[in-house]
Amino acid sequence: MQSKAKILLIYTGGTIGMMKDFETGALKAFNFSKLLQRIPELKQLDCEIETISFENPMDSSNMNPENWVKIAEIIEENYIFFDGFVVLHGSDTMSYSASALSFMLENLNKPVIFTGSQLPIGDLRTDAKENLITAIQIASLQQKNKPVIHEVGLYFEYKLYRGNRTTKINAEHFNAFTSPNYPELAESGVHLKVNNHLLLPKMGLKKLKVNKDLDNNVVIVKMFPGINEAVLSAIFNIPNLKGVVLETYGSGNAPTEEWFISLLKKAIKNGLHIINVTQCSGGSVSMGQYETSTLLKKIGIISGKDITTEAAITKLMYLLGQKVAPNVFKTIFETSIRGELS
Ligand code: ASN
Repeated sequence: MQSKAKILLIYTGGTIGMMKDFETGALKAFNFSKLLQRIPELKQLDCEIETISFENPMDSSNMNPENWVKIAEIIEENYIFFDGFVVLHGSDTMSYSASALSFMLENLNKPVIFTGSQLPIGDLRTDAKENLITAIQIASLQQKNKPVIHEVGLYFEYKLYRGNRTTKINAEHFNAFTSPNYPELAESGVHLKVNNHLLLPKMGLKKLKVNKDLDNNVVIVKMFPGINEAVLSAIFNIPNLKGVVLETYGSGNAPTEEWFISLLKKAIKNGLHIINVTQCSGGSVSMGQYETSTLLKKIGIISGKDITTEAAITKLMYLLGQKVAPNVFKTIFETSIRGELS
C-alpha cells in the first residue's frame, strides 16, 4: 500500500507571503503561520505537511550564500524524515537559489521544489495557491513508495522546470520563468504530466552530502560595444578575485582587439577562471565557430556551453568552495554535474 508522502514546506519569504505596509504601501514579508490560515485547501491534499519558516522572512533581493546554507541545513536536518521539500521563495532571485542548492545538495534522492508567486496569497487574483498546491503535489509524487523526482526543481505557472536551467524573464506576468535550453520536467493541466525521460536519474544508495563552502570572490561581466580597457582592467584586478562569468555576444563571441585578449590572457595566467556564457536568452557558446571566439578558446577561456548566468555564477562559487585543482577546473566546469548544461 502506498503511504502518504510527508512534505516539509520551507518558507524563506517572497511576495507569496507579503502584505502591504499600512504606512508606506510597500509590500513586505509577513508571518508564515498567519499566511497558512489563508489556504484551507492545504488540508485537502493527500499528504502530510509540516512547515518551517526563516526567523526573518525576506524579499529575495536580500538572498545570499549564507541563506542558501540555511536552506540546505534545514533540508539536511530533516532529510530522512520527509519524502520531499517545497521551498517558498521570492521570485526575483529564485533561479540563483535553485541553481545554488542544486550544486550544494550532492546525491539528492528526493524532490526539492522551489516556488513562489507574483501576487501575495491574500490577493483575490493571486497565483500563489495554484503554485503552492501543485508544487506540493509534485513533491509528493511517488512510485512504489519512492519519490518520482530526485532533483531541485522550480514550479511556476503550470510548469515544473529543472531549477538550474531557469531564469526570471518577467516582473509582471504570472508566467515569470523560462528554461531556455531544457524542456519542462512536468506540466500541470487537467492531468499532471511528468516527462520521466527528462528527469535526473536516482542516485542509488549514496548518502546526501551537503556542500556548504561557497566562495563569492566572483563577478559577472556583461560585454557591450564600447566597454573600455580601464573599466575591464579594474574589474579583472580586484584583489582576491577568483572567477569571472563573462557574458559575451551570440555563440560566445567578443572583440578581437589586442588589449582585450591580452588582458584576459594575463588574468588566466594569474589563475583567474573565466567562464564564457552567452548574453542571448537561448542557445549555446561554441568557441571557434567564429573568428571572434577562436582566440578566446586558444587562451583557455572556459566554455559555459548553454548554461544560464545564474547557474554559471553559482557553479563557480561551488567549485571554488570545493577547492577544485586549477588543472582540472576547466574540464569539471564544462561537464554537467547536476544537469545544468548540455
Ligand atoms: N520582490 C519579490 C521577491 O523576490 C518578488 C516576488 O516574489 N514575486 O521576494
